Amino acid sequence: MKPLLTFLITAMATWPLCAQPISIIPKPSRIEFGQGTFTLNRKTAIHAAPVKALVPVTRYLRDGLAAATGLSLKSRSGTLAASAVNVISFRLLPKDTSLGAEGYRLIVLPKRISVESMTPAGAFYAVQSLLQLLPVSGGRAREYALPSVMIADAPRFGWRGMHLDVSRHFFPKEFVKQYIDLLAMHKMNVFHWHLTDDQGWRIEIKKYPKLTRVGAWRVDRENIPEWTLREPQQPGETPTYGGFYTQDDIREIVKYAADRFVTVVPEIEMPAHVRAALAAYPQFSCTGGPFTVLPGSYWPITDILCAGNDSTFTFLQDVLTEVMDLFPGTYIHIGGDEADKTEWRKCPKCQARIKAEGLKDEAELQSYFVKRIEKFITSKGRRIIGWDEILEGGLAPEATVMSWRGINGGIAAAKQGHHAVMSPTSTCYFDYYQGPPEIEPLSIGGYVPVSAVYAYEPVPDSLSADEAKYILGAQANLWTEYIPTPSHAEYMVLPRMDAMSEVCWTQKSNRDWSDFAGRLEVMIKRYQRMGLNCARSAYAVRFDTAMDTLKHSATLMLSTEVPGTPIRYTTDGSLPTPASTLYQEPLTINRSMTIRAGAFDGHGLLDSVTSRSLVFHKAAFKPVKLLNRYARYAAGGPGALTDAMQGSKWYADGRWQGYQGNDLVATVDLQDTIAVSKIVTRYLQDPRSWIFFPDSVQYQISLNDSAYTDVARFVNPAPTAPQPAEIKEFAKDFPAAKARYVRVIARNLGTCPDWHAGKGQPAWLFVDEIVVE
Ligand code: TNX
Repeated sequence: MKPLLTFLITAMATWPLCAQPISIIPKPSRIEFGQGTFTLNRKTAIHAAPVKALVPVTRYLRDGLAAATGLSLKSRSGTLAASAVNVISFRLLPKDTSLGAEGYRLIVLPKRISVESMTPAGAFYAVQSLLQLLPVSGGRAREYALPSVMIADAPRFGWRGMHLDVSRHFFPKEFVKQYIDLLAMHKMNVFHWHLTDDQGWRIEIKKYPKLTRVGAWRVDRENIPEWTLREPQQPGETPTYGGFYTQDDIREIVKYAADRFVTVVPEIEMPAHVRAALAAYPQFSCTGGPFTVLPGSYWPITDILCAGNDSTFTFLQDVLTEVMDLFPGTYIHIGGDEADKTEWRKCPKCQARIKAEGLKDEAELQSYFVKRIEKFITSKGRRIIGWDEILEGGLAPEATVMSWRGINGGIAAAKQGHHAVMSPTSTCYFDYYQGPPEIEPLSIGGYVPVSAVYAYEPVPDSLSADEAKYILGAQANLWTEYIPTPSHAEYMVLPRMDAMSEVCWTQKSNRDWSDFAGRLEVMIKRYQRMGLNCARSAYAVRFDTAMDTLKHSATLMLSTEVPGTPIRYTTDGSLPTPASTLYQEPLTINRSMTIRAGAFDGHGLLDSVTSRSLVFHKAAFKPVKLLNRYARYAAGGPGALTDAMQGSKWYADGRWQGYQGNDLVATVDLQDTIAVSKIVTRYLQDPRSWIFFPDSVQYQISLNDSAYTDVARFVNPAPTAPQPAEIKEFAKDFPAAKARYVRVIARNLGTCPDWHAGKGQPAWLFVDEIVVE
């Protein structure tokens, strides 16, 4: 007799790996469950009719199944008998069905799996759904059970896009392919490839070899990974950072994408974001240069292509001719964003052009620029798409607008009868933080958690049904100033891309956050099995406070983005464990303390622990009167300056109150005359975000709110060069004095300094707390 353990192991290996509840992202339009299961094993065959058109689909299925299960399936040719069993059959239907160009029907029965669609693309999306019917566990078995099911599915939008910036950091060809695989897995169909910018030109152009010989390399001052450095080419040269794709690489990638029904939209930036091109060919600038390729981080600059010089247009047309040869898709993205017109205002050639063409101003010059390029591109049978700045000065006749500075660009385009793709920063910028910054890798700023992506509705309310037809779809963007490696890029797009895919694919009425969150849990396990670096930030604990100025206390609410996830916390500074107190209701806090919290499942912590400290003092939860109003960054409103909470180095953490261009003049009513001997206020400086320390700070106390006595005054010099974010306390101890009122006057720097990109524009002053002891 076999020993029991050996018996169990052999038995387990021969039993089919069990079917699991269906969990597909993006969610299909319709799912109906049947009886029993289909057993996938090494005898399962693939049949396709017509064979040739479906080759990329069947090949992808075979490879996908081999990777997930280890099974290698054979093809079956000839006509398929109605009685054929253990087969996955694909059939292209004539044009008269209800499925639409990209829809499919996937029917899993115990004897057979059938896929019907009008196009190979539809069949490909059926394969994606089919692969997600496989168990997540990834264990190798001889057989796999797939649940009997009928799925009828079609996308909501035709433009389901993901963008990748390969200029700010260079990503190898293999990663670009992997990124396209992620798109395909999510039934996304547009890969917007941001190939050129100030920080690097990444596409080989035969006619202008210096674009990549010079423009693809930079001496970097940012923190970049070792492996990306190019050794000096000549003695004495400094190592450079960069890289580019040869035309062969590009053709390979375009083909790879096409096999996955993904269209590549190349972006060639103009008239601005062109420092790398100008480093190679300064003659196309207004000033003549010289220029260097910029280091890693984003900083809009004034260098621009000269619009008065005809050779600039010849250059661009030559470049675009090679680009159009490489990319067969309809759309060519011509950038158009953030074109600072300073140089154009000073340039005699640009001014002459304005005169000669009867243009009103530099905005119309940009419009002239784009229209001239559009004319060239449409003459080749293609269309342009550009960032929403191309609306300024008048839209080119057939241009499509990519709305990024909010949704107004998309609305304006649709109202003018132009197509638009929606990609507003508030929900589509995957370079922004997705969780509490204290546990996230340094990012460019902002806050776009996965739930915000999921909640995004691409069709603005203000459009009529007719206008709404101009919204082609939506897209998420991955700008890479702060994203140097493939694994970091994966972390930024996963799992927000899952949410985005559902925004683009699934009907609005079929979207539901908590249902999605459940499916996402399964998807995260798939990513783990595939060795992908997926963020779990949705499970990080967030803190919300409500202040009670009558009871002088705060109420603290703990939550994650996934409702119902158990949260455990400590108040003694220790790390929470599965045995720590379970969070059940808001906590009342009336003394200094630090709360550390984490979300747990049966296996342990789901993401890093986050914490919130409350520091009590004599002014805590006392009312504050403000002379000037803060703007946008309210930190919870008027009480924020006495809420016992301190901000982090992240300006948008919800704890900083921001004043734009005006001063902080705050009076705290201590509600009783008490002894006061210390006043401290805290400020943030982050020049990158136009935030500066006050240039002077003054403290006063009073018994009656009319006669005030000065107790301190500080002067603080403005920074003279870019600096990282920093927090500063202005603290003053003084002999104890009786006071009922404390006043703080902090003077805003006024405008951004001369060296700063926001020179002359209002500076921000950020303050988090007025501490009184
Ligand atoms: C703005 S989005 C830019 C990019 C930056 C991005 C950073 C757009 C058209 N321009 O150049 O990389 O912000 O989030």
